[in-house]
Amino acid sequence: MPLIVAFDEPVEAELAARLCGIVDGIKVGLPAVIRGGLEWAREVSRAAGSCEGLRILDLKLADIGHVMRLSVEPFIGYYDGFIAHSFVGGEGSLDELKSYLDHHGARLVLVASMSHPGSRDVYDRALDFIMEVIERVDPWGIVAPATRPSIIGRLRARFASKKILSPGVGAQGARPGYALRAGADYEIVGRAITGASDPLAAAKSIIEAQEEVVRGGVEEDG
Ligand code: BMP
Repeated sequence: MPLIVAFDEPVEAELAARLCGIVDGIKVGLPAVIRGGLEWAREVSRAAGSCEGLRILDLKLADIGHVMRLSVEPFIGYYDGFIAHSFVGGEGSLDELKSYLDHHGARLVLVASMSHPGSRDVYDRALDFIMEVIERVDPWGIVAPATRPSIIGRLRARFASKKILSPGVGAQGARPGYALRAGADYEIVGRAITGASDPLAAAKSIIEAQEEVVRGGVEEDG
């Protein structure tokens, strides 16, 4: 099932290999890189490389193009996808990052809205503008909140072929499967898996819950 596990702390790199074949990918976050260091992030990438899963680096970039290129450069060849905020716009910023990643065969993922309630203050109000940026920059994927499936629905209606990655399942309260049902391609889960005493068992049980909702076994809305 389409599950991506978020590593926001420097967990044992081997966990990435043990999750191979169970989940569809891993996402390594900024706090994990700060604490674990560049070599740890590369080791995780090598461990995850033993299967076909996605390896996404989530530095939540939001800067001028030059600085974003400098930020991702040490990870090129180790990660397949890189997450940036969309509100910075295209010219001089995301356009440059997109060309750089294209040149290196890596994918860009843009945040369209976020899972925390405060995301309604700006991101959701600006969604039409955000969608224009996404249209222009043409990323491979979009981040949209599992906590607000209606936002996923709007993005899916506008971007039929882009991958939608949805965080907010588990620790933030969204239940597995509902973001997929609203149009997401992947659900992102961090603490509910990495903080579990048995992360593999936790991942498997989330996948079972996803399957049940997607099959239509659970009617009520998430
Ligand atoms: P958790 O399941 O532990 O709440 O982790 C969620 C993960 O998704 C974190 O890595 C976080 O940075 C990321 N994320 C999020 O929670 N909301 C967003 O809107 C965008 C994110 O990337």
